[in-house]
Amino acid sequence: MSRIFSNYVEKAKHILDQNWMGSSTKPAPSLYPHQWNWDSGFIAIGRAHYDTPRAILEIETLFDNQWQNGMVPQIVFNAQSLGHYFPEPDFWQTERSPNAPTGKLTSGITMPPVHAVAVEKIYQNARRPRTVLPFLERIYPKLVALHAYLYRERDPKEEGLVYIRHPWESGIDNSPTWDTPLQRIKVDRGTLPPYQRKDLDHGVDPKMRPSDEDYDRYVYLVDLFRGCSYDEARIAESCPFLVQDSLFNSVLCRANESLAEIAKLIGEPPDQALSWAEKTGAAIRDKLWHPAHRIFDCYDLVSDAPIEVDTSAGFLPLFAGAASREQAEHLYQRLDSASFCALHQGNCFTMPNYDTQLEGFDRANYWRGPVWININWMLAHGLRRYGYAAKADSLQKDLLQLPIRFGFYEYFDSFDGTGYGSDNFSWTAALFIDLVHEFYETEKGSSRIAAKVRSLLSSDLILNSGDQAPEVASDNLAGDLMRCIRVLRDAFYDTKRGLVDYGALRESKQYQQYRVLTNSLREFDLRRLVGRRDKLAFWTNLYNTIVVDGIVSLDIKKSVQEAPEFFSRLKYVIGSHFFSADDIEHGILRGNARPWFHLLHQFGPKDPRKAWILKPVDPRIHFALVCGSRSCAPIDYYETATIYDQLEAAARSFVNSSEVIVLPEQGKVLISEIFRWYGPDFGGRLGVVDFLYDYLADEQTRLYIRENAETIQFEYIYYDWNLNR
Ligand code: 2M8
Repeated sequence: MSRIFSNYVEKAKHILDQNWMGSSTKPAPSLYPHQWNWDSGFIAIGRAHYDTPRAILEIETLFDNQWQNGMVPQIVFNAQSLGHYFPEPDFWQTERSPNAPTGKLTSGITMPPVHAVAVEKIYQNARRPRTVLPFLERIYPKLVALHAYLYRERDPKEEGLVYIRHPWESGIDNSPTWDTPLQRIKVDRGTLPPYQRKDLDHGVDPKMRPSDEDYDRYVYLVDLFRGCSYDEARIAESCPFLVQDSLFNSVLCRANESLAEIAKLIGEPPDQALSWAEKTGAAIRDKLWHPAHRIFDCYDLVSDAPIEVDTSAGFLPLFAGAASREQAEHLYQRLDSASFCALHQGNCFTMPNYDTQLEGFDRANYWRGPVWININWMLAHGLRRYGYAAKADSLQKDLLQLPIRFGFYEYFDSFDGTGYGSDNFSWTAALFIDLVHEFYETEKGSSRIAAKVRSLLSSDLILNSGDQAPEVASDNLAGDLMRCIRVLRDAFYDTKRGLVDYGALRESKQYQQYRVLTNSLREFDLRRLVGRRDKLAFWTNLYNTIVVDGIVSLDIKKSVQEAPEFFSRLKYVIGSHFFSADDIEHGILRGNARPWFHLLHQFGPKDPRKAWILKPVDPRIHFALVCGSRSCAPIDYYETATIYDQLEAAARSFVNSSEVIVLPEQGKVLISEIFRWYGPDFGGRLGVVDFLYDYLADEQTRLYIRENAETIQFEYIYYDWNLNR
């Protein structure tokens, strides 16, 4: 693990320790001095990686305060910390409800039910998962009661969509989505119970918090609830704010999946949870999709109309798997536009909470524009679920840099990353820990696999030794082969997501044709390749395809590291010479360089293959050569005519992805190990600096790089060898 990550994981743990109250964690040192509902879910997800008992206690403490009707309260008040937050138990007066748990101090609303997801993660990440089973048995009926409450009390028409009755229930308090429904609340100061906000006593800038008008309405609603003694039916009759929220329902839908998994683990039937998940998923898909805006909306049950406001909540059905494939593709386009900050184009941090192009977007005001870690964490999981793996990786790495650069803040400026709200914020710390673990776990996993099968491939494997020859002998084998590779690209490579459908490729006619063609390579005369661009395109495409061919031939499941020396043992015979992927890369394309893991040059002094080496080396090839892994270049086909433009685009996109994270505040640049392995191709350390300067999109970052060329420290980002499947 890169040193900087492990240092910051320690810092994050320290924050959680500082915010620990004995049986749960407060969200922030002073601004939020009690236990909050969904905060505890995210906190438990982080703690699950290193402190299972506290992760369990976090959830159990919250559920000890569950209401008789199943509702889990938004806040569990810490009796020792009263007096610094508003509203507290004296204002909520939950004792008016027969459902409120006796002797407990809670609020009278709920929050997005992320808990089942957290519980499943506690189990998955425990060192000895079996020891967690008794906890699962204890918590399962309580989780079921919570979900049952939501469907019973908050979905009167049994649509599969539950409503929230207060903006605080959404977790995104002053989101622009609530402006319209809240406007119908006409506040009469004379009848509104007197109250005093406390949030502004903690040194936060009022411009970054909800307005006084918002607070009046929050208070109006609480007053209405206590007036109804928290009776759901009475509230539903008179409440001016009843909204089917896309965020809340997405979290519920996703949590149902975890609930089903928990059920299976303890031998309970998962059917109820699965049918809830299915019903809510379908309802989100059908009712909340806005076909013109191409994003999910919330639905206002009072005016019986969608709320056409585009916020980050509109992407969260991805987290739940509720979006159709087509909807997901639209969401992806939207996410990749200026509205929500094109991923990695250096213009702003992904993903701000509100469309940056809309009036009312505010980069610093709470839920009206800044970047929040928990929302992005859910989005990254959603993107991965739909196969946008490269983007999910990049997004997660972006999330890692915000706390490192700007501190463990509550939320961040969407343009310059400045941290706002409370520092030492618990879920920022917890989800940072989770993100780091996610990256390094794959590292552990792949080396285990590698160790297990180290003997799998003990001798060379010639991939084009078959008997079949093409039906019609061609005098342009290179051209035919390139065309065939292009056909494979079109049919089986998802160049946008950087993925290959190896399964379908293996079974396809096109792949059989490719293999037959490669047999003819044995008679191919390499002198037929003329011109540098011709050669560059031929060798680059051939390299990329031998890797795919090797993965398919060896039936590699998870990582090319399953087959030790994959890149040197898999070979094509071309003319009468053998060429492995390493020969093509280090011998031909890198001008017979020394591979970073060898003492000698790829081709020895008398090697006849030296006749084909390409010089000078174009370092941009490193962003075009795929290696069947998630961290390497996304696979594509390179045309002779356009190869220079394609290489240029590949380099630009790599340098602006999260494979390069510039941390000016630390004097550090985190970069892909590619720059270490192939440093000489870039002209050494200063060459790398120049290269970054040439390709980085953000002007300020470029200047920083140039002005600090001599002193910047490079740290290398772990290279993810998992298959780009
Ligand atoms: C914020 O909400 C509370 C009310 O619940 C507040 O503003 O006082 C929100 O960011 C919410 O999502 C979060 O759970 C809570 C505690 O971090 O603070």
